[in-house]
Amino acid sequence: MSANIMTLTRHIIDEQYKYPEATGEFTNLMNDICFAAKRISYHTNKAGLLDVLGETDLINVQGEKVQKLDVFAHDTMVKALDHGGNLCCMASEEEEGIISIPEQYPIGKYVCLFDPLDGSSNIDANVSVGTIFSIYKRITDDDKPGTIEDCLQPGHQQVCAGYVVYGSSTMLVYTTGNGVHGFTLDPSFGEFVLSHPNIKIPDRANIYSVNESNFDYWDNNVKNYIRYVKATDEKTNRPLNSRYIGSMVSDIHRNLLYGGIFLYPASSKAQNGKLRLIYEANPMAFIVEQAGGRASNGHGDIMQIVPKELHQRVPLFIGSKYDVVMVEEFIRGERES
Ligand code: AHM
Ligand code: MG
Repeated sequence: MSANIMTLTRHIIDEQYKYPEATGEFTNLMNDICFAAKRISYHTNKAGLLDVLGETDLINVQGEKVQKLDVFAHDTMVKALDHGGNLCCMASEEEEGIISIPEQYPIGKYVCLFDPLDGSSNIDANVSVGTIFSIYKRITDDDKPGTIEDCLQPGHQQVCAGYVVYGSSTMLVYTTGNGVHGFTLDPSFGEFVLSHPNIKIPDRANIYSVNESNFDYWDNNVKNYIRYVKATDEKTNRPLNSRYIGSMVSDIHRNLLYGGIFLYPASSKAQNGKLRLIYEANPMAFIVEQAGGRASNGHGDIMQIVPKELHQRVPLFIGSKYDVVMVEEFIRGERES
């Protein structure tokens, strides 16, 4: 292999060498996530051929119909992560309670929280979907199984966050707090290869991404902000361009590269918005902030919120820093245009 090729595995090991006290547990955990991502990627690409499209009869804890590929992605993550001795427990958007490590396997010092297949309502239409993961160090006693307390840590305590986008190619983007790095899966030899080192989000948005059919249900301050980004003004680069896939991972991934703001505000239909704090908002917040952007619930930093329950939802404003700060000003009523 050419010495210039930086694989994800090598990148993670290089990171490990920076910490002499590291035991390799984190490296092993990332390798397990990487394996799960490849397996989900393979099945996502084969979805039309393998009879995994379409809905099952199950309803998930959010009251939505579970897609077959959701079940597959959830099971793949759980089975890839449950036996390595790196985790004390995990939690998934697709399961109501915490997921314990089976008794026959050793307990580790990390916790992994994940959304196995984000954007799953798009699967049948062949639109990009993604996996989101978030890793913390456990805070309860080392020698016992992990508890819900380990899962309900504020986002600023994450030691790693990442997402995989199953798009025109499969990409894994992650941060451990030392910048954001993107790897593209090379299908010819099945390795994630560094393609986007040290990703930085442009300070100012070119794009706004929001489900505007909810306009009537937002409060006035949010409506004013959306009116503002749509108004024409050459000096401030308006109107911003509108792009909304409805797959958060893909929407935020695009905005990270091109500069943009993604919004899922509270509404009179959904008091806390739609997105989940620990599975979706916190990991994306860690990544976007590491890339130089900002993530807010409209009033302050998403990662300062102490979660009260696993499936808690939160309004989300995330992306280019200048624009997230501005939407906070609109939400506080400090400006109307
Ligand atoms: P999911 O995890 O059940 O797929 O739901 C989350 C998805 C996000 O990817 C996306 O941004 C949002 O739901 C879209 O919601 P809406 O259809 O209300 O715009
Ligand atoms: Mg999701």
